[in-house]
Amino acid sequence: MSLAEINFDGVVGPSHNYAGLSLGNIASVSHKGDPSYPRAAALQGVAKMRGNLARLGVQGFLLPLPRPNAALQETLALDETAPRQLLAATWSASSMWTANAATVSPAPDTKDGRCHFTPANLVTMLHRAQEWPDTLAQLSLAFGDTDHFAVHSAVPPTFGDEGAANHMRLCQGHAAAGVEVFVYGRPGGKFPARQHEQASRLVARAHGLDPARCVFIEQNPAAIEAGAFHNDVVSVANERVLFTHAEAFADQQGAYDAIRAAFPALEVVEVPSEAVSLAEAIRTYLFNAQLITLPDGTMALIVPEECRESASVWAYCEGLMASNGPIRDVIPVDVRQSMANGGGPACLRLRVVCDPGKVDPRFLLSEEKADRIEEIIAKTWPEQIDPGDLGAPVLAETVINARRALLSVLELEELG
Ligand code: SUG
Repeated sequence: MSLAEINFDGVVGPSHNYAGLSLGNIASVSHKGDPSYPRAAALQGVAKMRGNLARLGVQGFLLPLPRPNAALQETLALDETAPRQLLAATWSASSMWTANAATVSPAPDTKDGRCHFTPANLVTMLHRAQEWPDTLAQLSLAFGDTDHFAVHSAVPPTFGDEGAANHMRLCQGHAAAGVEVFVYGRPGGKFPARQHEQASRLVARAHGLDPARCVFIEQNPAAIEAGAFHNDVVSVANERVLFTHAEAFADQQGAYDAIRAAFPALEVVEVPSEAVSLAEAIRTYLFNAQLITLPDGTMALIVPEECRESASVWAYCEGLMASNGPIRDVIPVDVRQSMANGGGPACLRLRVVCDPGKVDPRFLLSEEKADRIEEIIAKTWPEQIDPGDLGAPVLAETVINARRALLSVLELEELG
C-alpha cells in the first residue's frame, strides 16, 4: 500500500458572506457587513487546489454543506424579532475551512492500522456547530472503505473540539509512524478557548493512539487574546519540521522539550517576535500556511499573498528561502476572500495520509474535474452577497441550486 498526504480542500460555498460571526477572529469581526464575492472566493480556492495538484500530483476536495440550513432555522424559531446573527449563522459557508472538519490520525499511528477521523463538534460557535453531522456524512462517503478508514462521531459537548486546526503530526516521512501533538486552550481569557484539553485527549483515545506518541500542549493565552483562535494561526508542522512563532505556546521551551521527548528528530524553525511580531503574524497568516514536501524532498510554504505585502514578513520569508534550512521556497497564493473571514491556505485544507486508491474517487481532483468545477462556479455562484441579502428567498434559491448543480456534475447527489 502506498501512503501519501492528500490535501482535501473545502470548495467555497455559494453563500460565502461576511456576517462577523466569530468572536476572537479579528478578520471575521473587522469585515462584518462587507459585501462578499462568493464566485471569486470559490475560484480562488480552485486555483489554489490546481497549484497543489501540479506540485504534489494528488489533491482532494470536500463539498459545501447545504445552506441555508432550514432545519436549524426551524429549531431557532427564526422570525423578524430574532437577532440577525442567528439568521446569518444558518447561511454560513464556514465548512470551507476543512482544517476544522475533523482530526485525522493516519493508519501508521493507530492501534488497528486504520486511518481514523473524528469530525470536529465546533461547539463554541453556533454557525460552526451545525457543520458536524453533514461533515460526518461526507467523510463517511469519501472514506467509506471500513477496512482502511474509521469515521467516529463527534466529541460530545461541552468539550469544544476544532479538529485538525489544533493538531499537528511529526514523522520522518508521511508513511512512517508519527507523533501527534494536540494543542488546547485554557478558558477564562477575553476570547473563547475553542479547543478543550479533554476533547483532545478523548480523540487520542478514540483513535487508538499510543500514549507515548501523543503530546498535549497548551496554546499561549496571549496568542488567543491577540487573535490566534486556532493553533494553526501561529504554527504548522510537516514531517520532522515544526514552523512556529516564538509566542505560540504557553511554555514555548517546555513544548519543544515535550515534543522532542517523543520525537527526537524534531527540527524547530522558530520565528522570533523581533523578526515578525505576533500581531503581524496573525494579520498576515504567515503560519496558516501549507508546509508541503515537494517530490525532490525539499519543503515549500504556501502562504497567503498578504505575507508578500508585509515588509517584516516578506523579509523573513526571503531569509528563509536564502537559508540552508528545511524550508526552501515560499509561494504566495491569493485566497483573499477566505482571508477576510480569518481563513488562510491551511484553514482551507484537511490533510489525510492514506492510500489515494482507497478514497472514493469522486472526491479526488484532476485538471479536467477542476475545469468542470470552475465552470459550474462561474455559471451558478452568486457574484456578490451583502449581509443584508441573507434571508431573501430568491438568494436562497440561487444558493441551493448552485450547490445542487455542483453535486450533480460530480455525481455526488447523494449528499443531498
Ligand atoms: O471558525 N471563520 C472561521 C475561520 C476558520 C479558520 N480555520 C482555521 N484556522 N483552521 C472561524 O472563525 C467567519 C464566519 C463569519 O464571520 O461569517 C468564520 O467562521
